[in-house]
Amino acid sequence: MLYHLLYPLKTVFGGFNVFRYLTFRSIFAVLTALFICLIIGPWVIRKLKELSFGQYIREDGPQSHHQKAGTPTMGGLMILFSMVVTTLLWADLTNFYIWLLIGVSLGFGAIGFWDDYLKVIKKHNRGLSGKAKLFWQSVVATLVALALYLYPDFETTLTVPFFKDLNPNLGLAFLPVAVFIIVGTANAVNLTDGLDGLAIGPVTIAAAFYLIFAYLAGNARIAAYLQIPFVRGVGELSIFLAALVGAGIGFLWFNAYPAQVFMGDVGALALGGILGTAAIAVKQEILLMVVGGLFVVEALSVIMQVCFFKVTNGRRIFRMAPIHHHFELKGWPEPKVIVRFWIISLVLGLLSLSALKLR
Ligand code: 57M
Repeated sequence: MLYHLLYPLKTVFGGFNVFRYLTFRSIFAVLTALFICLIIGPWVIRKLKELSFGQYIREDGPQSHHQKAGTPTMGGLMILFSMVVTTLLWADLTNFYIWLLIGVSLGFGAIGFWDDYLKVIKKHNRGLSGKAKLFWQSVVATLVALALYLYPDFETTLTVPFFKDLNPNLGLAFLPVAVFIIVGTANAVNLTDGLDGLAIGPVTIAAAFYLIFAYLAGNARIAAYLQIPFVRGVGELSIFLAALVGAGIGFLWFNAYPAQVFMGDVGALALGGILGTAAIAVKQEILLMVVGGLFVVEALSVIMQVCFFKVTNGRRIFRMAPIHHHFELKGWPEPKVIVRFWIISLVLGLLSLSALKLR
């Protein structure tokens, strides 16, 4: 909104010309979302407590988690609110990708809210059935994939890291590939959200790197120099992702160990859906396996554990999956697991940046 209100006034006051720069608006989007989250956080936590939206802890989890019972969940609402309000303030609202990301945030957020709400009402950590969750996520992801497929300026080519001349056009196969990436990332982030700050840290780091990818891919000159796909208009996503970074840091203020609030599925599913969609929009889908490598490892640890358990009639690879519980049960204090996983995420993000030059 500010972009539309103030940029045209640059003829009156030259300083407003600054509103045309993505860098300026991204910096203020981070600060705005952070500020909103810090301001509304205490009120949201109080309200969630009053509504007794407290987390129910599964009996079979690590013993150390039972002291967390009653911690308010659904804190993801403050992330989504701060992020969407900030985007509406700072982004160019005529941009297709901005509305696409707002749509996926609200779509996946609604599914997560439904699940969290049922858990609180049913007073047990079950919520929506796995099938129903997967079905509705696939519906939202399919709508997002179709929107991208039908958008004239968007190419359905796949970017292969390190191979600049390998850009296969997926055609209709783009749809299932995009749905898989979006739903897979949403659930991988969801699985990762099992320790204080363990999901929001790496999500914020990944969003920061995709903010850079969006800026680069949306700039024809830089994209040509780096020999990465140019995606007209996708640079505006750096505003949305900047808002996500700000909201993520703001949420971490309250979710840091010992957490005053959990994000809930409303946050985890929305954030994962956003990362998956952003990776596809900026045409760095495969690189998401690196930037979001922590989420991949968390999801793989569950798949490996369940498969091994079934094949060996009850034996386990890890003490408990996802892998963050394995280290907890090995005796690592929770904060140590969390910060080490953040460090790994940061290293993976930096490696993904280097992939842009190694082509
Ligand atoms: C998402 N949710 C946390 C919180 C958060 C197939 C199986 C691997 C599924 C998996 C599962 O249930 N995943 C659900 C993870 C839960 O967090 C809530 O859920 C939201 C995210 N969706 O926002 O509202 C618990 O995580 C802890 N937590 C924190 N701090 C945070 O900031 O401490 C969350 C956020 C919270 C709190 O204790 O209650 C979760 O872990 O459920 N299941 C598991 O992850 C379980 N693993 C398991 O069963 N492993 C088995 C097999 C199936 C692989 C095995 O290893 O043999 C573990 N999780 C729980 N208990 N709760 C272990 C058992």
